[in-house]
Amino acid sequence: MRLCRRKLISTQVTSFWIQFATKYIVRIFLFSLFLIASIICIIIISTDSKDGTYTIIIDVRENRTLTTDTYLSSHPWRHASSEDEIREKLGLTRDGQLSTGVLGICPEVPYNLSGDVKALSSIHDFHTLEILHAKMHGRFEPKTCRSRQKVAIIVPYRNREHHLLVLLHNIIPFLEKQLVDFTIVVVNQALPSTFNRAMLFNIGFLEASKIYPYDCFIFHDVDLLPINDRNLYNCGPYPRHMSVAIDKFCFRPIGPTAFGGVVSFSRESYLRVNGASNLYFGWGGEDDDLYRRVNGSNMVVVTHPLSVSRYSMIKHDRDVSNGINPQRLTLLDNAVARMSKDGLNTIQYKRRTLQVTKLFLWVDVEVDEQLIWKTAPADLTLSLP
Ligand code: UD2
Ligand code: MN
Repeated sequence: MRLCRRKLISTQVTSFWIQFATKYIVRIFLFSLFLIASIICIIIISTDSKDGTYTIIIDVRENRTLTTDTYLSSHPWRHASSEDEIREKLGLTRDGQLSTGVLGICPEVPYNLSGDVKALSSIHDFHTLEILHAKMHGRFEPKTCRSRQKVAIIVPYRNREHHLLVLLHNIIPFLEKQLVDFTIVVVNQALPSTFNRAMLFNIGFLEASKIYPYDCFIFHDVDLLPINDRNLYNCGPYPRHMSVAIDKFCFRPIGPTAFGGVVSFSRESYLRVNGASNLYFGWGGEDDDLYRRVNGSNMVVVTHPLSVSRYSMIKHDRDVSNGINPQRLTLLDNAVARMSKDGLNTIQYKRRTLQVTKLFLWVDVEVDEQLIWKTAPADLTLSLP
């Protein structure tokens, strides 16, 4: 009888352990996997950074009063509204530079570059930025040599003021060091239309070109800060994906055909793909479409080494007027076939303001979604969800 009871107890104990094992071991295993992945990510970040420091993912969410409107409406240059007046403020003529002088051409790779640089997370208001970056007069041009290209940095934009302030504070000294002749073009899409990043590329390209036939266009997310000064802001014969290694993704490429973030196009190559598609309203797909256009035009996307194409992304949430685009996959299916019928040659928008300040060119536009859909090829609109 005693023996029998002992046997019973031992069977109960065994089944308890079996239950425990099946219930918790899986959880423990999954948790360990998560832990290992996090450790690997931290190791990658720390070993990738040459000076041995961690790159901090910057978070600038804070309660600050928005000042863009005040800055724009009180700027001493606010009355320069015609293209001729703006060109003059930028020190440009239709086909060249106002200032003469015989300067030698800048070196292809400036001598003073150092590699990894730290992203600056401090936020200064526009007026302070003008003082801190006093060499900006709407445009920057090096004083010691003549740049090889004139570069327009096109920033698709809506309601990301803190990001814009941080980007300006980082990118101006970065490009000055690289001896780039540059103008920053912020293309603001007015509410209430759904955000359309790729269409803002086209608008930036067209509006900047009315001022000057820039040689090189760099389409730049407002929340990406370059952190290696050997990542040269110029254009080669083929489009380049410049932001391959981002801290948010542990500095690893997010895919072989990634083309979001920061990309560069020479004027000729952007014209060759007929710009970007105008039909991507909302988040996603527009970058892949542009990639397909490049391949479909007998060009290739080039990248520079991971150790150079490095960026820090400012932390942010998804924007309310930029929800996931449900039509992106259908649109992608015929990206190449649509290329000649959807882009720079079919765009429709209303320019509300074109204004220049010491820091950037501001293009404020209204986009009518219904009107854009009327420009879309009929066979495509039928197949959309
Ligand atoms: C990814 C891509 C981005 C784009 C997007 C899908 C990278 C590194 N980034 O970024 O290039 O393809 O997916 O559309 O691959 N913006 C505003 N206000 C808004 C919404 C967007 O200014 O309300 C601008 C801003 O310049 C921003 C960019 O659009 O950086 C991309 O939007 P996102 O930052 O919300 O998208 P994200 O980070 O998922
Ligand atoms: Mn982003």
